[in-house]
Amino acid sequence: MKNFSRIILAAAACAVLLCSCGGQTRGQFAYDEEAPSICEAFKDYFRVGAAVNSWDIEDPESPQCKTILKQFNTLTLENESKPENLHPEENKYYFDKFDEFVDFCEENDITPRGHTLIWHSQCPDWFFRDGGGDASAELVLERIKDHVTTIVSRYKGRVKTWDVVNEVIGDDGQLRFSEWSRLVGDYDGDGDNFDFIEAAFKAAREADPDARLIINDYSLESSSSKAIRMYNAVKKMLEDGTPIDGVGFQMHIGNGIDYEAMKENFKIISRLREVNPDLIIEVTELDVNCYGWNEAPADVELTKDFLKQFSTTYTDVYKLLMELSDEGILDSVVMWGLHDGVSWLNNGHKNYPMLIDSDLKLKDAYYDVIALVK
Ligand code: 9MR
Repeated sequence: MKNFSRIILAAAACAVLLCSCGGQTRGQFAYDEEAPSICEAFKDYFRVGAAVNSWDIEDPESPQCKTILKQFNTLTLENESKPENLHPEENKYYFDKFDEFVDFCEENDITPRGHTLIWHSQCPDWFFRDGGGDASAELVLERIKDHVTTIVSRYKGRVKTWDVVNEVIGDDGQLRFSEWSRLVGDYDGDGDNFDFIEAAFKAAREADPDARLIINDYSLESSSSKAIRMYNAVKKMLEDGTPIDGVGFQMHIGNGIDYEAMKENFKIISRLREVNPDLIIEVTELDVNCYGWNEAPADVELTKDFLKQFSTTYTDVYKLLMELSDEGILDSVVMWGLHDGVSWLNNGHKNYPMLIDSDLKLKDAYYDVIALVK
């Protein structure tokens, strides 16, 4: 009798699990065929995408892949198209993963983004060395040209947008101090040290004249001083003939934002249209860190108030992005991860930064965001 009730209990538990997962389980995940699609909802405003990894798109029948196919019409590879993976040694490129990613996007009518050609992080040291010492400015510039040309020309006409340089603006000074800026410096003697950036953009333009070329950075929406530094740098480079098509706002934000300040910071960058009338803004890495940027003493509690705030943060952001789309300056929004469970923000504490939870269930905030579209 005891065993019989155990069996009944186990069967009941399975039934509850299946029901709560919409009846379509695979592993721990749920995929809900009936759920609305965020990229469909925003199709008259902008593309909506996510950063994913190659294993998410390997099996078209997996709940992860089905979710991607249903929810997103643009994708970025979270890590596998960065220099340390594509070009770890001077004469060795590894394109397999990126090739598969671009094929997958094409087969499914998804716009692939290229992230990222030049960055101070996840970049192998060989770029900066010659024998036992530093590489000369000439050598680094030559390597930038080879690297950018080889990668961009391989995907000519297929990868429509490149984050050509990532995080090159400093948090205090004009430019971030990096091996790129240290070694190349003011090579052309025009008074600025944007030369490594200019070299990357020029090589990318030459390799694929139709690709959109983006300068990507964080905190542009929250720090007006950083937005102004970005504005000044891009203005100068555009005036010097550097082919910059757009500015990427990463948007790693906290739970709760100053709407007016955010709007003002987008306006600062929009003014670059006075120099390049076609300049575009893309949101490239949106997520909401539930802990802010200071060390958190304890796990966050997902109280009603907290979740309400979370929803307001996302809806405020999407509201503003819809306005920017109406002004014709923004057409792509990418969120940095597929779901809570795989976010880079699970660092020390469990984090809940995405619109999709770690069981692939769409959150209330997700539905609130979609409801913005009348
Ligand atoms: O999400 C990425 C994480 O898996 C990597 O460990 C990390 C390494 O620096 O890079 C993360 O992605 C970053 C992106 O490429 C650029 N902007 C900041 C993102 C979060 O760190």
